[in-house]
Amino acid sequence: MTTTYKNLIGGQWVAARSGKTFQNINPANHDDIVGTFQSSDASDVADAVAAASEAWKTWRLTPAPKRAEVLYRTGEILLERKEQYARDMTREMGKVLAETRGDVQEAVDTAYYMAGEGRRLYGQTTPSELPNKFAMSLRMPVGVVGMIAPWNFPMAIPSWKLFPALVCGNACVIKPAEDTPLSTYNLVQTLMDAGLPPGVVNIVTGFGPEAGAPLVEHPGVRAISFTGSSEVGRIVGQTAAGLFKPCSLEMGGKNAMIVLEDANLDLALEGALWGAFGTTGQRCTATSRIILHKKIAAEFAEKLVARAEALKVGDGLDEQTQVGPQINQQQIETSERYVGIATKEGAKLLTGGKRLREGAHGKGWFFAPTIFSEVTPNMRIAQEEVFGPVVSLLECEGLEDALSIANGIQYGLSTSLYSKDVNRAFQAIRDLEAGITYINAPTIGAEVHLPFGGVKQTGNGHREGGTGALDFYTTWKSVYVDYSDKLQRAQIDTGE
Ligand code: UN1
Repeated sequence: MTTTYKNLIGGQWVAARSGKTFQNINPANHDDIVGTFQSSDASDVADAVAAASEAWKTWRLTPAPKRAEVLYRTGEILLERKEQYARDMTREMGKVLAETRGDVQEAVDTAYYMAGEGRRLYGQTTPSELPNKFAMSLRMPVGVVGMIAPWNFPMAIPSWKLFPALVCGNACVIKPAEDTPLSTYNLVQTLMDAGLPPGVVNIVTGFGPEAGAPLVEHPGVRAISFTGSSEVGRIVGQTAAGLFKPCSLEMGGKNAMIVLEDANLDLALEGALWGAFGTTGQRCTATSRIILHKKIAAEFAEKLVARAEALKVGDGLDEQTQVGPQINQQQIETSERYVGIATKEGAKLLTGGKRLREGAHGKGWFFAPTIFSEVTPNMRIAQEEVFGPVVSLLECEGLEDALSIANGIQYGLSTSLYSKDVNRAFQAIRDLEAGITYINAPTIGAEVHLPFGGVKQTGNGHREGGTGALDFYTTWKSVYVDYSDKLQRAQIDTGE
């Protein structure tokens, strides 16, 4: 018997109108069914949007500091439930417990940070060009926001979307990824236990074409926040553009770590291992290209291979495991496909490159940590996102060469430089075309109070986290109060 989860609409648990469901399976062990979820369509989305629109009428009038109190309590309750929620998340997503605890913690951090905004949400006052006239700009909620979340950060990323939206006074309809819906249930259940009124957040589960597309298209949804693949993001963005809807897209990366000849090699190796194989490489910030100064390239490669081969791949629920499974068949097939592509292109496979099928591994989507050397900048393995435990080693002549290789891709999310030279570090900070640059740290591990997002084809210019999120979940209202008691006409030039 598995638990059946229904959609959350207007505070009620409701089955999909079609009666269709789907199962959420543990990627480490396919015998373990995490739950049965509703396979929703446009009619369920319409019900959820109607409920959100109704709830918004009251929520938008609730003072922001009161809205924020719900977030503070949410953070506190999440902390109490962290272990259970982390275990649920490892079961549905696969990443190791140390990381799923971190994912819940990231939601706690977001709750506290965004709750603080309840007593800020600063607007601006501005001098008017006319006498006895007062001018100001206020942050107003957008309305009902549609959210489409990915599976790799099943609680953190929904929290990046929901919490700022809520403190800003919006109502939400969220569609979690079909591989990891339970963590969104845990998050939203916590919001409700913390006092969120019914209907302010609604959950509709299901697949992209049936449930995601109608959410983007629904006229009652005023803005869309999407995190996922570039392929789907393009469709979401194009649809939203045709409807003139604000749309935040957070998509792929092909994140470079540059290691110069003066770097602390041991530190860079540790960073590379974590950046490339943490979360089984399934982060949009994952380190997927390592650009090595030619003087240290051979030594680095040899040591990285030894460390990668020592990683323990297995069920994330086992505290000894360092690398969990991939999320599903499609992802592991993508890793396999890119191993084939890279080999054909002439890259040299140093380790991994295959599924692990022996013993307990046979029950899940396990892929061996994979390293390619002799990768050149224009190879597909150096250009395209794999979203798996596959990393490419490239060589450079020096910083200028490294920067041009790092920037020579369509993406621009995260980057990193290892060097002890502060001058070269600041040059890299200035010249790396990316939304995030780390010095002497790998490309992963962004903190929630700083803007998160990328340039070029990683996104469409919006940011999650930090103040970037407030800019997306509010719209400016400019207000003019004329206390002169007479008609003052702006932009009238009498030629006097
Ligand atoms: C993602 O990779 O999709 O910066 C999000 C990080 C995490 C979030 C990653 N805090 O690596």
